[in-house]
Amino acid sequence: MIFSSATNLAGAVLPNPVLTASGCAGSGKELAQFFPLRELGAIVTKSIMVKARNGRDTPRMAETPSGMLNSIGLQGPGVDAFLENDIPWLASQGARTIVSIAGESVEDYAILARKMRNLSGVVAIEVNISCPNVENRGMVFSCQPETARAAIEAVRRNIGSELPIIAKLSPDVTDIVAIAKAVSDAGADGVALINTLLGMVIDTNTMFPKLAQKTGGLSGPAIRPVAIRAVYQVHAALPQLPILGMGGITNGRDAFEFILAGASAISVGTANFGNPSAVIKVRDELETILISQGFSSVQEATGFAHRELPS
Ligand code: RRO
Repeated sequence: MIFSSATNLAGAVLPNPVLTASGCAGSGKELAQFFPLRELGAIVTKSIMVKARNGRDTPRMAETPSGMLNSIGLQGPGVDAFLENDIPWLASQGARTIVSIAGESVEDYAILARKMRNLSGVVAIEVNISCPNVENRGMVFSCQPETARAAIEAVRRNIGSELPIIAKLSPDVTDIVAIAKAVSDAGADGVALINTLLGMVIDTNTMFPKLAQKTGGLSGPAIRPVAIRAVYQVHAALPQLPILGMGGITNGRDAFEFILAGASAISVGTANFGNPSAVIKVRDELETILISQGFSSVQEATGFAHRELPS
C-alpha cells in the first residue's frame, strides 16, 4: 500500500500533519538550528498583536505535574515589525507559515486581518480568541458564542483572500461544541483545539502563588485527556469542520490519538521546550504508526475512533 503523508487542513495543503503550537516556537529562529523548518507541516507563530508588548510580570512560568503553567501575556514585537522581519525570514527558509493573531477588541482583529493579505509563505491564519492571560477574563472572546462569532466575522470580512481561517478555542467553557458552531457559522474554515486551561500553583514555602500574575495557562501531557475529549466532541457534532488538535503531544502515539479523535493535523507545543526536535520525532513516529495500522493517509484515520462498534 502507498502511504501519503500530505494533509489538507481547512484548505491549507501541507506535506505532513505535524505543526508547532503557537507560542512554543516563537517565529522559528531557535528551532531552525535543529532542523530545516520546511520539514514541518507548518510553523504556527506566536500570537501577534497590533502593538508591541512586554507581556506580564515575572515569574511567568512554573512547572506542574506532567505539565507547565505560563502567563507570558502576549509578549511580542507588534504586527508591523513581525511582518517586516519574521515573515520574509520564514519564507526564505521555505517554511509554510500559519500566522497566529490576537486582538483586544473586534477592531484589532479587523486591523490584523487586513495586514495578513498576500504574505509570502503564509498558508493560513490562526485566530487566537482564547488566550487565558489577558487582563480581563471577560475579554476571552472564545468563552461566549457571541464574542467568538464577532471576532471571526471581523477576520473573515477583512482577510480579503481565500486564506483559511482557523479559530483557536479555549477548553474553559461549558459547551465547546456551541463555540465551534459559532465560529464555523462566522466563517472559520477550521478550529484549533485546545488552548491552555486556566490554572494556578501556590508555593508552599513562600505561601504565595508562584506566578506573578497568580493564574496562568496549563499545558503539557496533564491536559491531553481534556484536549482529546474536546476534539472528539467537536468532530462528533461537526464532522465536516477540520480540526488542528493539540494538548500534551510528546510522541507519535499521542498524535495518533488526536487523529483518531477527529483531528486532520496536530501541533506539538510544550514538548518543544524539553526537546527542540520533538516535532520531527512526532512526525516520524506518527507516520510509522499510521502505516503499521494499515492507513493510506491521515485523512483515512481522522475520526476513526467514532466508527460503530461491530455487533
Ligand atoms: O501569551 C500567553 O500568555 C499565552 C497565549 Br497568547 C495563549 O494563547 N495561551 C497561553 O497559554 N499563553
